[in-house]
Amino acid sequence: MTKRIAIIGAGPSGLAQLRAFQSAKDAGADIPEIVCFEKQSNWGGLWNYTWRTGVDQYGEPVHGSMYRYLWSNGPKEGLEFADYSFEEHFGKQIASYPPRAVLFDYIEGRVKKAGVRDLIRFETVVRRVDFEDGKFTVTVKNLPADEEYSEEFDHVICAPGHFSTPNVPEFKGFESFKGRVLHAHDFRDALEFKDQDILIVGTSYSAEDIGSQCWKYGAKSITVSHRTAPMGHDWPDNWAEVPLLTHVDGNTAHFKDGTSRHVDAVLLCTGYQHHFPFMSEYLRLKTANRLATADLYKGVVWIDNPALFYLGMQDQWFTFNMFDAQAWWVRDVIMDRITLPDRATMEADVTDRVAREDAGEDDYDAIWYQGDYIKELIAETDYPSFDVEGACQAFKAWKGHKKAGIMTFRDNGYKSVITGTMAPKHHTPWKDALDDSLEVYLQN
Ligand code: FAD
Ligand code: NA7
Repeated sequence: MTKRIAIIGAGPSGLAQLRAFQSAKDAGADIPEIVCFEKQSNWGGLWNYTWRTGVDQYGEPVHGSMYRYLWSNGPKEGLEFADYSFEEHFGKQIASYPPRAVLFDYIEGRVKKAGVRDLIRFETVVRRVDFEDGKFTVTVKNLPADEEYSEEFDHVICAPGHFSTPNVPEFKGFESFKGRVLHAHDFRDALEFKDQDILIVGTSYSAEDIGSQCWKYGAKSITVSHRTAPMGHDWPDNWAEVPLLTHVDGNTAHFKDGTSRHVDAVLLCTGYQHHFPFMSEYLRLKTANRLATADLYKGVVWIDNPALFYLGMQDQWFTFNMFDAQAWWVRDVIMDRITLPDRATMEADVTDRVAREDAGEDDYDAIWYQGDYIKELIAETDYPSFDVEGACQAFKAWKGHKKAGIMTFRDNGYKSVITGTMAPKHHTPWKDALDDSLEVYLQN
């Protein structure tokens, strides 16, 4: 009997899985029956921008964490699909740091070509996943119809993303603060903070990028408060790095070193939680945001029940091409092309991955660690081989360009590891490019 497969989420990870099965079908294989459940009304995951914050029209938590004017925070040469280049999609090579709408278009182009949209049930949220007698029961709600139903599956591939449920610490005085306190998840438009003194808590991607956006769109000053260490870039004059916030008092923020300053708004760029309440406790991944996730053999197989897979659960240097590598590999396990080892071997694999990540000393080690992981997976499937080393080198160059100029790094271009073409320089420096539409970006 044909196996039935449930995919949770039609973001880049879930779409990679759909494309992986479709490519096997194209090559003449019999593929399982696939149903992908997506709670939003369109595909693309985080790249499907929504103006909404809080809850959606059905009362479901809004998934989107992306904001207006977001440009890729890393070079596109590090994420290009090996089976669908930027040149194939746009008919020409494009500059290296595309805005969100451009990347959305690219993600969508591949799956439109693959013809997999019919496999997705949109506006259908997964409410619960159980496992009994060798089968998963997936209970979902058709949101517009307000109807819940359950279906049985042989495998579940859980790809709901993990940058959606915010991690929200509290600081004393927030309850009486005289301005907005919001998490990065709810940030939508930097213009809201024009002419304001803003305080950012956190020092990772969201802090760096939201701070830079606010600077670009006219915030009066940006203060970034760190728990561990400052980011240490050569910031503009109206940007300061300070120790951790201790409390706020009216509009005054106080820091660990005893200093204080006036702030109009506080943006908590304090990361996200792996939060999957719809997975039964015994199937639920609990992990820190790191490269070697807990409890996943090869970073994808749920050790306690190897019929269940998780995609894209790692912290991410690589994204789209890593999800592809995972999806092709998971497909081949499901299609009996790859055999899983015993539990002890799978546990040893996780322990080894954790130890190797912990042995790394800096970001460069982390980039190559994740590059090696991709190489390992694609060597075992028919995912088109590509120059992973070249992609790592693009990330290395990107890090160097950030060091040289945090507000100018996006003005650089890199060579595609898929087509070998050099990206053109963008027509306008990032700091002056206020229109982030696809049409304007492509005017090279
Ligand atoms: P997501 O994109 O989060 O997609 C998950 C999908 O699952 C969503 O469509 C969601 O609606 C659906 N879903 C969730 N729960 C359910 C449920 N219960 N039932 C049904 N459907 C469900 N990466 C880059 O490469 N470059 C960048 O510049 C970049 N910028 C980023 C900026 C921000 C602000 C954030 C938050 C992330 C950024 N990322 C970036 C990383 C991003 O995680 C990946 O690019 C990518 O979107 C991850 O894909 P995913 O499919 O794993 O998860
Ligand atoms: P990250 O990368 O998980 O970073 C979270 C940041 O928040 C990090 O600097 C943490 O500091 C800081 N943090 C977390 N909790 C606290 C508390 N309680 N107090 C102070 N600071 C805290 O999340 P991002 O949102 O930046 O990035 C996630 C994705 O979004 C990424 O893939 C991007 O592409 C976009 P720490 O260093 O641990 O002290």
